Amino acid sequence: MAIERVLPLYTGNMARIMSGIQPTGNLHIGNYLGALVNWVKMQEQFECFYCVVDLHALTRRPAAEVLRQAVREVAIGILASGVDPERATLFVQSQVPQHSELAWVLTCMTPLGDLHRMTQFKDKSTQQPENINTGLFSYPILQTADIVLYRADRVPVGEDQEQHLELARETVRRFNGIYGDTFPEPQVVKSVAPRVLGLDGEKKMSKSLNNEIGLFESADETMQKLRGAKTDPARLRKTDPGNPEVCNIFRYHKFFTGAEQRAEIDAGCRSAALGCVDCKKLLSANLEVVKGPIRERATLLREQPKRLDEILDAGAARARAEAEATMQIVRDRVGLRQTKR
Ligand code: AQP
Repeated sequence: MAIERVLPLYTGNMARIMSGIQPTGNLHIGNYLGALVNWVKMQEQFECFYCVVDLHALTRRPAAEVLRQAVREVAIGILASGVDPERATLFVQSQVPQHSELAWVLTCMTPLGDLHRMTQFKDKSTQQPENINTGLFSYPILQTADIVLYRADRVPVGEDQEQHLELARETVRRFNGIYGDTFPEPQVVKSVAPRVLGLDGEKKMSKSLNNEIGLFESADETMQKLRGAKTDPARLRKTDPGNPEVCNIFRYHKFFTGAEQRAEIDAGCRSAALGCVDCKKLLSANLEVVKGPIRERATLLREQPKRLDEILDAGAARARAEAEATMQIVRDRVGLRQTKR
């Protein structure tokens, strides 16, 4: 029910949406609230291109089989969350080689200084000091190519991606300034949940930080994780009154629990009538209302691998047609020969 609070967004006059998810691990409720809920809503009103960005995932140097499997699992998660391949174009980035082609053209137009300013590069370099590769550094250029290849004018992104979007807009202005109007300047579509915190209550929930509530987890698995999750740090004993405003568990309730029950939880926490474990049990049950049907749909999809291949191949064919139309204009403008495809 609380999910409905997230849904009635993005009703502006948008023509095209482009967004992607990296196949770097199991989808979690941060991906769900920050991206997927809106992807599902937006497909009703706009022409949407949704992409599993496997080329971006290569910056982590995953084992080939791990990547192949993660691509399928993320695609399954997107479909199980309600993206309809008849309405939206769902595809895998590497099946559309124009992404890499355009990324190179844009790379040659991007000053090094612009990339040096990107804070995510610094963060990721800290996370994987043993593998600070060039792809990690030029990642925002490929992201720009992902967007402008479809001439998308709106891009839903989480908080940490806003800086990359600004770079994309600058790149578009630069390209249009040199070669004439070619791409629309993509606008940020802000999420209502731009930064869902992980179970540690400190860092952004991330596939790679081991702080996530997985979208496919069973209720038991989630409850197990919630038991160790941070709450109001000042509430040491069950009998201490708590402050929901500083409690990460209560933040999750804001998305998954209806207003009436939330008010009861708020009051129960403040008066110490409701203990943290019981509060977590309520959350786990409400999470299950959302996760349960997604998990079931995902199980069905896993049983139909051919169907998944068909969906992704059809999506890639549609995306390639769009991407090639854009690349023909780009090649023409920058002076490259056309490729017969
Ligand atoms: N914690 C989050 N809160 C809100 N939105 C989030 N998103 C991811 N985590 C949160 C949004 O989900 C979309 C897909 O993200 P992504 O997988 O491409 O990249 P990410 O943001 O780097 O996700 P993770 O889970 O943190 O992945 P890893 O650990 O691999 O880096 C985006 O719209 C993103 O904003």
